[in-house]
Amino acid sequence: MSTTLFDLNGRTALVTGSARGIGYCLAEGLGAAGAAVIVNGRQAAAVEDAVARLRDRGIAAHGSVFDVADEAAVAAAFQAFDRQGLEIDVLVNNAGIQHRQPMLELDVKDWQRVIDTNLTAAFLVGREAARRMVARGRGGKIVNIGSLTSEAARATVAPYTVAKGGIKMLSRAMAAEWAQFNIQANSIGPGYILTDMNTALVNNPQFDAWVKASNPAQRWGKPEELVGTAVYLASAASDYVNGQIIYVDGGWLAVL
Ligand code: GCO
Repeated sequence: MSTTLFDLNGRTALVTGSARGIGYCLAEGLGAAGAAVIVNGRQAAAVEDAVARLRDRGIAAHGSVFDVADEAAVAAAFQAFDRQGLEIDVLVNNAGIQHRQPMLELDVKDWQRVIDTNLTAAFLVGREAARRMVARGRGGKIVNIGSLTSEAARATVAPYTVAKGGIKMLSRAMAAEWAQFNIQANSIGPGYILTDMNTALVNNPQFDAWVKASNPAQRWGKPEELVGTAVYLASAASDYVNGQIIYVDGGWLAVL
């Protein structure tokens, strides 16, 4: 099989929430496959540090500090990309937060904050990217980062679960409207991955045991184990794949 199918040279990828964690790993992996990458985050210092680390690896990296849940900030960021000649061919909607609390005690402000960042932001950033992909007429790729909770619920993470379920359906809605412009929008559903967001869970012996007993790989996943699926969905290899979700979960959802 031709390796050029997975070659991202000549493409520019924006990865939201990519100053650390899964987002940084995906930016690094897309860069290693040839893409120029734009690192996004809300903290300038963290974004600058991530850009420097990527450049040290020989990756063409840029930084863009904006809150993905702020419509005006998203519009301004894309106007800056336009001025800089940065044409985004690949968008990875990765930015996300977690809030663990039973719904009976949950404040609607916390509910809304998670929905805004984990779901509405993917629409806001996806819409700005797609408007430009359509105008350029050469298609594009959108990769929305879901979760096991795109498919099954866990108690105490309701807004996250609802948002990630929405992410799966947002990819399908994007496919429904934008496939005609040669835009492919798909989701990745990570299993339980060793990230900062999950540190409290990893360090909880009962939760750690539950994760290892619940997936046939009997272990947590590593952020870099998501890169291959992201490169696939960002490349020509997936040009006829649209609206799908690929679970990278050690087999968790495949077995009883
Ligand atoms: C949690 C975790 C999960 C994982 C991941 C699982 O509190 O259950 O944060 O949400 O991060 O999404 O696929």
